[in-house]
Amino acid sequence: MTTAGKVIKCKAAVLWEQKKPFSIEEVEVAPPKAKEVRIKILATGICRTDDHVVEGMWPSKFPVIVGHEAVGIVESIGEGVTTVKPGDKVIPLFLPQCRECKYCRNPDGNLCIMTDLKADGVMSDGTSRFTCKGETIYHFMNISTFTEYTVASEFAVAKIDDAAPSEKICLLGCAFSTGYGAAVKTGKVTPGSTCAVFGLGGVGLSVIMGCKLAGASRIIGIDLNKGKFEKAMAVGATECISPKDFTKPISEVLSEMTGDSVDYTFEVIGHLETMIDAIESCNKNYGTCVLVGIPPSGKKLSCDPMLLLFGRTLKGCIFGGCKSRDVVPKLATDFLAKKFDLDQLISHVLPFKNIQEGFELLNSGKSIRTILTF
Ligand code: COD
Ligand code: ZN
Repeated sequence: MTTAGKVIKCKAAVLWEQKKPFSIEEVEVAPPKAKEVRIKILATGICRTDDHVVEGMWPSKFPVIVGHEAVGIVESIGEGVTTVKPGDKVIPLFLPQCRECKYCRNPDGNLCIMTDLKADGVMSDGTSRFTCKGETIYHFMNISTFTEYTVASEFAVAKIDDAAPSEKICLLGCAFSTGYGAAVKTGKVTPGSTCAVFGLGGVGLSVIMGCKLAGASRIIGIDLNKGKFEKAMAVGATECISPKDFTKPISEVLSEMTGDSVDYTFEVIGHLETMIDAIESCNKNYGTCVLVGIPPSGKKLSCDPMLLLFGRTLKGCIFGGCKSRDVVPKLATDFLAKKFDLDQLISHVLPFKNIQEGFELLNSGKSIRTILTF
């Protein structure tokens, strides 16, 4: 019996308030409205940003269904949807691409005007598609994926090859595309160059993979947790260091290791101190520093302008600077062609109902990416 046009009752992980555990609840998911699609989620990864919502470090309305790195199958479509159809395998995109706004039309822009920057938690008509126990439940980044079914704008889904394995390809929804794009699209890493990556979580490892794909000859991974080094080396780092092993600034350590300085640095932690370290560590004349990690809200970066005056470039990006609907299907095809591997990013695969355990693994530093399957 078709579910199209009807409310679907399903399980979702609801966050009723900040700093509280997830609660698996039965929720109602309304049918998609015009230009929207309803998606049956197959697999979703746990990202640090989801935990930022739990901890109150990322703005969100409550109660909310978080999750933003997933893959699913289109269950039904709303009026006027032309680019996907029921049965299509899709990756929901927290950064949409309407292809019409000023940002989408600029060749370098990717911050589509439809992005939920204000964290309103509602669809473009100002309402939510989720309810639970008679209460409105808010969306997260327009795609909420910690649920068996979700609704997203047509502009916030990328159709991918059906053959792509769900528990791996969901990483294109955040970690891999963010890190890969930071290196290739935003940093524009050149063959033979030297790179340093601060932070070896799932996104940092993806930056390393991007640097390697771009042909960097030396990639130095930096993390306080030495337990992260093995994976970093497996995905392409040529050496790894922990700031704990040195008393001098990390920029001096890198300068001694390389005989001068590195060409590209990436901050993939989201701390102000490591952002300054990353700026200071790239070549003062032609180095490029890319900020990837999002700092705690309201914090200001303060540094000596002379750091930039000799020619350094300081950049930042969201979703790696990639235009989401253009890039994600291509990356899925590249993955199937074995141009890169995602296995090293996945440390745990758990059933969706064990979501709380997944967050405990993240917070104990034991996981890279935990994938929840449905
Ligand atoms: N020095 C060195 N390493 C450190 C330090 C430090 N002072 N502090 C922490 N670390 C290490 C940790 O040991 C850990 O290995 C790593 O830094 C951080 O990894 P994770 O696993 O916590 O985080 P990731 O890789 O999943 O993501 C981290 C980001 C900060 C990149 C992410 O949360 C983020 O801000 N992404 C922004 C980009 C974006 O597009 N965001 C929207 C959706 S995520
Ligand atoms: Zn994320």
